[in-house]
Amino acid sequence: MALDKDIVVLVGGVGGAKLAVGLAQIVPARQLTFVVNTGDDFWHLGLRICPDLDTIMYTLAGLVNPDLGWGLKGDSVVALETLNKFYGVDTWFRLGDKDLATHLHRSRLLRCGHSLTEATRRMSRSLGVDAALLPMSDDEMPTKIETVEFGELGFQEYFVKYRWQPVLKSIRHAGCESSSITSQVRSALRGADIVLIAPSNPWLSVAPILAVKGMRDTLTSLDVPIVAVTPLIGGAAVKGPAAKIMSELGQEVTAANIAKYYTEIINGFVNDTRNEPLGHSDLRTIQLNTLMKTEDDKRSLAQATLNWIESWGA
Ligand code: FO1
Repeated sequence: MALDKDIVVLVGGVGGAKLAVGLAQIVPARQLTFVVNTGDDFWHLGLRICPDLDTIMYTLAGLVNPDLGWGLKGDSVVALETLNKFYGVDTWFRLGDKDLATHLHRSRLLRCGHSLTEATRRMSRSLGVDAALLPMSDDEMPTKIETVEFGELGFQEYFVKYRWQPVLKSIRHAGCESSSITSQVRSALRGADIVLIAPSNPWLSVAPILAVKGMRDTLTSLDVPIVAVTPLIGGAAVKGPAAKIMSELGQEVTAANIAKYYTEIINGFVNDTRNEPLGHSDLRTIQLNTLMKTEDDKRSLAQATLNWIESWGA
């Protein structure tokens, strides 16, 4: 069943992109909007890098590197290695040769005065992505990670350079006080029949979206199903630091705590069959297989989630 509903998905990087692909297979593109985390974005080598936007864009365009889940398939790093050889430039952030085209083009559009929303619209359309990709904001809102070992780190330093091994003390969304929700995000949310929170890292990928000024108010003013999908399966993260961060923040690593984290926003929660049930909760919940290894898994989870939400009205 393909629903005739407008669906907005709040999404971060690699984990969220899997559900995005599943949804894109069963929902017409004109009814699908992705509001994407840009807290991971940074200026690097003079270029604006937007990893989560690119991960979703490349994934939906069928261009993503399937082994990494980010970057372009069949890419090389000759330019980066040459920068290092000739000029001693650091290579910890692996920018591929083909991927550089995206960063060059985006940086040029931004320098010409286009907003990130407009740059993303043009670029995703060029790559044949018909669903709407919207950055969470046009304002720069870099995520900063306070660590025990190194003090405050930029997101990509923490995530890539130090491979999320430093012990996390706190997270800050720099610039959130002066940020604003874009008219495109606001009207997508106000027109949505369903809002989904992808199984992205709640603290690193979804929290920046919720920290944009006006985002929480817009979400809590909606009278539609708002459903989060658990990023934890069997008490562990599929990939990445979600479970590690929960422990470091002094929380028990359970799906119930993820649901609690979203409590002011969501009215439904997709838990995994391998997790403990949430127990006493006012939330509507369902337990599904949320592990998305194959294309079938992605489509099945998207379909089962939408079928379940559709049944609320019955
Ligand atoms: N992730 C890595 O683990 N190592 C990298 O060198 C790296 C480079 C990179 C370049 C462009 C891009 O769009 C993404 C890249 N990523 C890399 C992924 C990215 O750092 C993270 O997956 C996200 O920011 C977290 O969602």
